[in-house]
Amino acid sequence: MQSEIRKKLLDAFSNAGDTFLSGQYLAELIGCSRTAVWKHMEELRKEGFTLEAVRNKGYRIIKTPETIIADEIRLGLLTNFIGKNIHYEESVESTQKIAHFLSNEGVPEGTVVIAEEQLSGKGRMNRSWHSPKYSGIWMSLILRPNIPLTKAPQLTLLTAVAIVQAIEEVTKLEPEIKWPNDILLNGKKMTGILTELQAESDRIHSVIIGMGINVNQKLEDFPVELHSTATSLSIEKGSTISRAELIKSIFKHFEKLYLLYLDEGFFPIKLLWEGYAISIGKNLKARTLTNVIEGIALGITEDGVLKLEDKTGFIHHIYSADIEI
Ligand code: BT5
Repeated sequence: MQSEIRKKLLDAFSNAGDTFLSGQYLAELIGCSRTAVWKHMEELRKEGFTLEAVRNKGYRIIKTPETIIADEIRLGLLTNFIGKNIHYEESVESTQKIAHFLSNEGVPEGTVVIAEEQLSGKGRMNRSWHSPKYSGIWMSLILRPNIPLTKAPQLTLLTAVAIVQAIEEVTKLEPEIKWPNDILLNGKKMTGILTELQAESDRIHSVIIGMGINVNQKLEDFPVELHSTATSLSIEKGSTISRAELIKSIFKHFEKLYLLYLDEGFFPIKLLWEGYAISIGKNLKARTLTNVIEGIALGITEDGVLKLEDKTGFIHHIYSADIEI
C-alpha cells in the first residue's frame, strides 16, 4: 500500500475513534473503489491491526499492532553490552545494510539494528528473506571479536544456540537446529541466521549477525511458496508471543555464550549445539556451490565444520551448504 494512502486511512480511523467508517466514505477519501478499500483493509490486517467489518456500517480498528518499543527492551535487560545500544527503525531494506554502515562509523560492540519490516531482507547467497511488518524479529548484531577469520562461522552456531535457549525460556517450545543456520519447529524453518564479515586480510574488523525469527505470523501471512516449509512461533504455540521479551532473552543468552566462547573457545558451545542439532547421525544431502554430496552426518569439527561420510567411507568436510534431510 502506498504510504500516502496508508496515512490517510490511519488518520481517518484515528479521528473516528470507535465510530465505524463506511466503505463508501473511505473510497471517496482515498479516491479508489470499494473493492480497493477492502484490499487496503486486508493489508492492514496482515500488518497486525485487528479490524471489525460490519455490513452496512463499515470498518473500525479495534487494536493497533504490537510494536517493538526499544525502551521496553532496555527495561530489565540483563546484559552489559549486548543490546545496550539499540538502533530501531520502522521500515528498512535490510538491517544488515544499516549494521554494516554503523559498524564502519565505529559504534560499540553489541549494538543492534532492529526493524519492524524489511523490504528486501537478505538470506545467504543473495536469496531473499520474507520480513513482514510487526510480526517477526528482524535484527542485526554487531560484534568485534578478536578471532581469526576462519573461526567466524562458529558464531553462527553460537547464535543458533542462544536463540534456541531464549525460545525455550520464553515459549517452552523445543526448537531444533539444522546445520548451519536454520532453526526448525516440527521440521519447518522458523529462524534463519546470516553471518557477514568486515575484514582485512586475516583481521576481523567486525562480524554482523543477522537474525530473522518468525514470531507472530499466521500461515496466510507467508508467501504461498513457503507454506510447506516455514512456520512461526505463534503458529506452533497457538498464541501471540511478545517480541520484546524474546529479544531481551536472546541478548541475555547470547552475551553469556559469547563471553564463554571468548574465554574458553568453541568447545563448550559445540557441546551445547550438538544437544540441539537434528542433522547428526542422519543421512543428508549437502548442496554446496559446486557439488552435491550424500552421506551420514558424523558431527561437527572443533571449527564448526560439518563432517559427512559418504558410501565409500570418505569423510567430507563441508564449510557451507544447503542441507536436505
Ligand atoms: C537465511 O538464509 O536463512 C538467513 C536469513 C537471515 C535473515 C535476517 S533478518 C535480519 C537480517 N537482515 C537481513 O536482511 N537478513 C538478516 P538462507 O539459509 O539462504 O535461507 C533463505 C531461504 O529461506 C529463502 O530462499 C526461502 O526459501 C526461505 N525463507 C525466506 N523467508 C523466510 C521466512 N520468513 N521464514 C522461513 N523461510 C524463509
